[in-house]
This record gives sequence, structure tokens and C-alpha cells, in this order.
Amino acid sequence: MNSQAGAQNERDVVVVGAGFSGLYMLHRLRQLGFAVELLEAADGVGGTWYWNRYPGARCDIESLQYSYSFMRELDPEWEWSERYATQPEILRYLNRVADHLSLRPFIRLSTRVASATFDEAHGIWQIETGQGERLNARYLVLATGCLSLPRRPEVKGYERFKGRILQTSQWPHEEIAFNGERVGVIGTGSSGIQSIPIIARQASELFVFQRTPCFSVPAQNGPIDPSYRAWFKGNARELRDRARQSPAGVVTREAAEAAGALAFSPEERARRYEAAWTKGGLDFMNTFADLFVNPEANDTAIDFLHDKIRATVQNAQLAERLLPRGYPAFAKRLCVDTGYHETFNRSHVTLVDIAQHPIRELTETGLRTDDAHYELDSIVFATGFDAMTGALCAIDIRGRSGLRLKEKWVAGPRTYLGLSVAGFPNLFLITGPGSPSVISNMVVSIEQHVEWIADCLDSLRRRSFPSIEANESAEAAWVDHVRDVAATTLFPRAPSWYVGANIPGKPRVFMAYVGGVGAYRQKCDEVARAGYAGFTLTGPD
Ligand code: NA7
Repeated sequence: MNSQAGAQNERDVVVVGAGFSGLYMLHRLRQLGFAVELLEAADGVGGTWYWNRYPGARCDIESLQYSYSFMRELDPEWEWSERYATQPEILRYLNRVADHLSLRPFIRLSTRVASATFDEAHGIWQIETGQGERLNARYLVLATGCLSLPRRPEVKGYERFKGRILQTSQWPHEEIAFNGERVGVIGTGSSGIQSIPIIARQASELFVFQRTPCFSVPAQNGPIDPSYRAWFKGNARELRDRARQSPAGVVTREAAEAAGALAFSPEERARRYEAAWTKGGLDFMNTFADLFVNPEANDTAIDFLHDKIRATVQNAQLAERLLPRGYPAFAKRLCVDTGYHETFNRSHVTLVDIAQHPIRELTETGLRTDDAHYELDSIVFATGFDAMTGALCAIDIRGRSGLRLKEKWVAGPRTYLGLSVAGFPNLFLITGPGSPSVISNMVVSIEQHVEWIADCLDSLRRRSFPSIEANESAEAAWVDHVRDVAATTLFPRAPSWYVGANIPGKPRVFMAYVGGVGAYRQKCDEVARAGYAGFTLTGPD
């Protein structure tokens, strides 16, 4: 195997995507002496944090924990400025990582991968870019992200609208001001909820087009508490390790509550919810141990969150229209906001219920629902992504006998450990469907996948096995396990992007592994220790 710079068009590994996953994958493989090239569609590194530049874009995992565990040694001067980092700060961080690790010479920007075909005769992947260039690699690692193929509603009239159309995940690089404008925002997921309060401060009139109200908790963002920072830094090694073994890849200073919500009196329960609310952030979901599994317990959280909306939104009728109903709290991704519900107290902000009156079309001057026309200068689509599988299936990937990944996944994604796919030898996914990915702190899950893949390739090289492929039977067992674990929770009960419900025609399959980051890591380690159990390893002949 090639260990230095490869022949002109041949590399050991091609990595696709220069976000948190791809950058670390490139670094690890280079450390091991592989010839690697990273291809990235954007004209800069950063992945999710390159694209999502909308006003108010922030991470909802605390910045001290949403960062590479190895950066502290590499870059002791880096300090996050706030509890939740903004998109520009995370993008600066990732650029700094690329520089510190000297990754840029191995990254080709503005290069979108169009297709990847496995050449069975030679055991290599033939990769073709959007520009028609071809390159070969023994291994292909797709670090294309879980939320990277943007979606817009399928309505007519896009070309007719004379105003400005924006999409949160494809925000222009220049400053966008909405001063004096009539603005419509479509979508009330995390991106909508983060941007709406900021757009409301500028726009002369703001229409929020809501299909499904969402549950949200306050971020309580601000500068990082010095004592928290000292605690985290002082115990970084141990805390990072705890995060790796934890359910969601996150650690807290307080011990997790082991009792269920119904074990407490209503007063005590309310006191604890209130304390979690005041603390802010996603940890609210862990106020009690059974909120993800017990519908009755979950209802207590719903009641609390409904009361908060009622207490915040002054117009009682409007408050009722903002209440999420009909699905368990947290089964759709919980949003973390700064002043979202408060925004509806502003007289120039109007909530439009598009579940009741769907959008029919865009017109020259605005947007028509089935009962009204809204005159708008700008329309912001905060309508999410074809999550988890979208970016993978957007590449024409063909494995053995020309089998297309898209066809193989027509009834829902099938992977072994979310890392590999039977019929697609030497192909690896980072945070693929069937792994904890979006249910966890992505950076923790990314590090685990990258390290597992790097160790695997190193082991194959040492043992002269150039080829690895998941077995159908191991894959089938894993797919069943992922589904069975999800079925013990409330997750599959909501029409979320976790189950593909936001994409018309997408099969409804719960796509992430909810058995916990720690348990998942153990399973992956066992597989590796057993000589890659569930995979077929093939030698040079
Ligand atoms: P989300 O969470 O998928 O939110 C998208 C929003 O757009 C949500 O309110 C959708 O309503 C709405 N939507 C989607 N399609 C339509 C159509 N066709 N018509 C009307 N409204 C629509 O995406 P985000 O970008 O906000 O967040 C993605 C993740 O990024 C987030 O979970 C965090 O992990 C970070 P719906 O709920 O589908 O009825």
C-alpha cells in the first residue's frame, strides 16, 4: 500500500468533507503515514459551520465540550468566549485546527464529489468530481455530515418572487440587513428559533410561518462561568473520558438524576424543572431519568413547557397556537433559544399557522397560503435538511455489481454500526445512520468513529488485508438492534427528521442509535478486538 504521496491519481484514502469529521480523519490518517486527499465542496473548511451562517447561528452543546479533545494540548491558548459558541467562532476554531495540524495542502476545496464506483477487479474506489475529474483510492471515507443537504418546500413560484430568497443553511457571506423590510421566516426548528428573534429586531414586519410548534428551553447563554471553566479545564482528561462513556457524549457537574419524574410530588417536580430551566440548555431533558421512555413522565415535562409558553406570550390565544402538541417532548430535537417566545409579544411579529393553511405558492410580491397573501421583501427558508442519508445519497455511490447505495437504502438506511455498508467494501461513514450521531455530542461521536476507522486501516495494513466489507448478516442484526433500542423509547413517536418525516416519500425509519455513546463505543471496540467481527477481510489475492 502506498504510504507516501500516491501515484498521480491514486491515494490510499479519499476523505469527503472538511467539517469536524473530515479534518480529524485527515489528521489521523496522515499521522499513520497514509496518502490521503480530502475533497470539499465548499471554498473553505468547516462543514456545517461553514454553511450555516444565518443570524444567531450557534451550537447548542456547550463550547467547552463541543471541541476536539486533543486541541488543548495542541493549542492551549484557544479560549471559547461564551457558554454556547457562535458560528463565526466555531468556524474560526476549525480554521485554526486546519492550520495547526498543517492540513491545508491535503485539502482540495470547491470540489464536489459526484460519484464513487467500486472497481471490483482492482479493489479500488473510482471517484469522479463535479468538474469531471477522476481519482482512485483504496478506501473512501464519507465525512459528509448528518445535516448537510438543505431542503425547501416543494411549492411553485420560486422563480416568480421578485424579493430576496434566503436559506439558513446557505446564507450569503456578506452581511444581510433586514431593516425596514417585511420578512417571512418559514420553519420553526433550531435554525428558525435562533434566527427569528434577531431578524425581528431589524424587520419592520415579520411573519413566522409555523407548521409544527417546537419545544424549546432557554440557552441562558453568556460568558463561561469562571468556576465552570476552571472545573472543566482542571479535570479535562477525566471529563473527556467520562463523556466518551456517557449516554450522550456530554458531562455535567451535577450527578444525573436516577429517579423518574413520577417519583416526586408535583411541587418537587416543578421545583426541579424550574431549576433545570434556570440553568438552561439541553440538560433539561435529563431532569428526570425516564423522560425519554415513559409517556406519563414525559407529559409532566410537556405541561411544564406549555406553562412556560403561556407565561411568556402575553396574548393567550397566540400562546395556545405556539404550544407543541401531539408528540412527546424531546422526541423531536429540543431547541435551545434566546428570547424566541418573547419575540411574539412584539406588535410587528405575526404567527401564521401553515399546518392549518398550507403555503400554496410564492408570488411576485410575496407568499400565498390557502387563505391569505403575505406581501414580503425577503423570505427566509429555515426548513431543514434531508437529514442523515441525504448527503450520502446525493453522491452516486455504487458498490459491488453496480449496486447503488440509494437503491439499497430505498426502504431505509442499512449499515453495520453506522460505519460501513454490506456490498460496499472499503467504504466508511463517519456518524452514519445507525450510529449515535445526532442524538449525541457530535464531536465525541466523530472522534470515536475517526479513531476506530484509523485503527482499522492501520490494522488492515499491518495484517496485509487490503479489503474489508461488512457482512450482510452482521448488518441485518445491527439494523434490527438499532430499531429495537429505539422502540424502547419515545423517539419514534414524533414526526421528526430523525425518522425522515420532513421529506415527502422518505421511508419512516428511526435512523440514529439511541443505546448511548458509551455502550456503542464498547460494541465497536469489541468488534475490533475480535479481529473485526461481522466483517470479511480479504488479503492481496
Ligand atoms: P429542522 O429542525 O428540520 O426544522 C425545519 C423547520 O421547517 C420545521 O419547523 C419544519 O416543520 C419546517 N418545514 C420543513 N419543511 C416544511 C415545509 N415543506 N413547509 C413548511 N414548513 C416546513 O431544521 P433546522 O435547520 O431548524 O435544524 C436542524 C438541526 O440543526 C437541529 O435539529 C439541530 O440539531 C441543529 P415540521 O417540524 O417538519 O413540521
